[in-house]
Amino acid sequence: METALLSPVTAAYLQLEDQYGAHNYHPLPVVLEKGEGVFLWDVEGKRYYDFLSGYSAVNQGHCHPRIIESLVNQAKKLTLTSRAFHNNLLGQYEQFIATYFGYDKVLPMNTGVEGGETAIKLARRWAYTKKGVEENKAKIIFAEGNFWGRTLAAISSSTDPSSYHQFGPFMPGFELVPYNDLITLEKALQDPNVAAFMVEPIQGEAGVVIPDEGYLTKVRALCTQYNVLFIADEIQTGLARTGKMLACDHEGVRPDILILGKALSGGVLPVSAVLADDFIMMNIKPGEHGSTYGGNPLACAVAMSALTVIKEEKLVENAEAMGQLLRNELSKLNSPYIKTIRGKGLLNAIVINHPNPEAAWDLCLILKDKGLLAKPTHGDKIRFAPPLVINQEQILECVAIIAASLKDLS
Ligand code: IF1
Repeated sequence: METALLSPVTAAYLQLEDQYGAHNYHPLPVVLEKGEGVFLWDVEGKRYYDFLSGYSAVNQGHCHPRIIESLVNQAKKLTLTSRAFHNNLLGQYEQFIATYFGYDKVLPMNTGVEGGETAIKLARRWAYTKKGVEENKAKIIFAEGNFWGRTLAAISSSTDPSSYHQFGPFMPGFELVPYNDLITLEKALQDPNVAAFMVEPIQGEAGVVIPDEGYLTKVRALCTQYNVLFIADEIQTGLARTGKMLACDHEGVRPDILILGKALSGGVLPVSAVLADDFIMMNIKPGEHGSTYGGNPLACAVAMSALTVIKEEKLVENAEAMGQLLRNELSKLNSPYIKTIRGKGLLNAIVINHPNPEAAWDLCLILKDKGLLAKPTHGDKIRFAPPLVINQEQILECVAIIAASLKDLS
């Protein structure tokens, strides 16, 4: 452990996790205890700008007062009934979210990966009952570099060895095509057993990889042409993050199945949702899918608040404007250590250009010392994704922190 330069207080927290927790993460050495809006505070009282936003779960800002008020009020009244009984918020929430996104129906789940699993089950069921695929023959196509979680199905579609290595055997019926490659996709879709193409409109974990303009439009057209469902994983890109309500809105395309998670609760509790029209949704009958917590009244109350905050606080518009400002100001730095700046709205990444392969990690440590928290990914990339409530003055202060940190990188 890198505890040498840490304060005894912070070191003690790290030691506890090291001893009693599984070692399935490698976090920055900072221990957080409080959050408000774009800020986080550690156990020593030091304040930071949050440039990760809980991997885009905290789009509305930490501990948003309105979302927390819904949480607390509902928590005092009723938290869970299971789906064995009705609850008074489920129907209201289902109507709210279905109307909000323009789909016939929603299937409520909890984590993002369960949303992905649900979408795939819906697609397979549709293929058997509607498309006429022979049972157990349905295929789902994914893009290389995809990330949709840690379950056995999710890692079965992964091209990242750190996700799948030594966790096999894997789920059959999954196929890969390169991301942003329409020719290979079209060939794959011609197979009559293909049920769906599941894709992130911008690949998050792969390092904020943006496809060519027109890709999503053509994906939509090809899926329609070959009678294949278009599943959009908007768990990370959705809910105003990229400067539109959904990243698919940048090209005005409507997926057949839309998966949401993360910011659907504003980072308060795991809430995910799968939206689709009746011709897909109505193929699943009672007892064929569900979860203990899915659709619980606490989640319903929180999700309605979280979605309301996005509209009322104009987070779509702010993400677009602040994203432009951030990328412009970063490019003005002309740093030799920044190879690339890319992103949409406030889902951004820089690629580090440095002979030391640890430079991105080192830069994140310097950023932390100067009061900004960001996390490297795939060695040389750093995601810059603050909460969408950030303002112009704060963006400029953050760019100044980044500039000073780049100067200290040697
Ligand atoms: C971890 C990254 C982000 C996702 C997309 C589904 C899910 C995710 C597009 C599953 C989850 C996470 C999970 C987190 C790290 C993280 C991540 F670093 F891998 F790249 F966000 F950028 N679809 N993303 O990004 O949602 O089941 O986790 O609720 O440590 O696994 P979940």
